[in-house]
Amino acid sequence: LREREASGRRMGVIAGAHVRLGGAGGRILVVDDHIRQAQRVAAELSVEHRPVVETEPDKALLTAKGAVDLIILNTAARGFDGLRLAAQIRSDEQTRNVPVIAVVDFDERPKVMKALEIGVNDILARPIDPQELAARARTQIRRKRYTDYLRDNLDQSLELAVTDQLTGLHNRRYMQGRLEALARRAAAGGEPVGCLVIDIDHFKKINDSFGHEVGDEVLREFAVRLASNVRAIDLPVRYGGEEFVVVMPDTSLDVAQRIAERIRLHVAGSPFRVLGGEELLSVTISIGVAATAGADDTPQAMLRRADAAMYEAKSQGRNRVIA
Ligand code: GH3
Ligand code: MG
Ligand code: MG
Ligand code: MG
Repeated sequence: LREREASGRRMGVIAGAHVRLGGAGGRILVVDDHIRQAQRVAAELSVEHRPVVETEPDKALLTAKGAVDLIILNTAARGFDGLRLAAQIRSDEQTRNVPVIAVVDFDERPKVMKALEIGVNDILARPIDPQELAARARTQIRRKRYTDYLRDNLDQSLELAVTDQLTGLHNRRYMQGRLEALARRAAAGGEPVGCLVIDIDHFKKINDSFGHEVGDEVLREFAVRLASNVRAIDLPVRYGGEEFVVVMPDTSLDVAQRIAERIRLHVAGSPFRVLGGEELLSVTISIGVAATAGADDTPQAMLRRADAAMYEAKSQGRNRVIA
């Protein structure tokens, strides 16, 4: 169900949201050291846009780092190297996605080539036709709005797709891919991979006695304790419900068992504060441990062994580690 909810939310982001391109009006930076010339261009644009003028490259770069939708850059400026500025705009993290229209002199073919190589989005030759200027500006701003929208949603969906929303740990889907890659390495004679399957004991009782919200608090607190007890290269995962898995690269069965014991003690050793500290809950966990064994082993088989060991820990009385 959780998986379905998560994917529904994801689809909502993409299919449900409207791409509001609105008008193509935007904030346009006009860069030219010939102030009158720059002001004429700005005046043409001011009917539908908010133009700002800069005459110095350093200031232009600073302004470009604020929210700018388009830069119109005179590459034939006398006081500074326009192509160099274009290259700086393209290479700076904060400005690389801002479209640039290079204004070139009518007879400057080599500069056109150079500008395109640097990655300017469009070229405008002097003398500037106001209508052409307006049309090219509009096109670039629309394109930027759309690619910004796609980029934001892609980042968001990628993040959602691999993260458990309750605890912030990675989810099962993400683990699957990583585990397979690690197991392939191990099977090819690399270092072993260890894994833990962890299940919270009598979790249903917590929900039944204190409510689902408190159950969620316990899951979040557990995730914090879990993550703080594994190395940065280990992968703690919420596998589902109140079940967690930790995948540990370069870890033998012995070592995995010791880590499991440390996690168990760190949970059982101090109560969980819930309801804003009003209530202290004793929580225990059962852990099954396994590690890759030989070239014929698969990650699925290892997980099954760890899962079986976890059930063995339950049947032996819970709050224990079984390898
Ligand atoms: P055992 O010691 O055998 O593991 O007992 P248990 O009660 O922990 O095991 P059981 O699998 O019967 O119950 C797990 C419960 O976890 C049932 C389910 O409602 C609850 N649960 C699963 N996901 C969530 C969640 O995201 N939030 C909360 N609050 N509860 C959850
Ligand atoms: Mg259970
Ligand atoms: Mg349980
Ligand atoms: Mg369970």
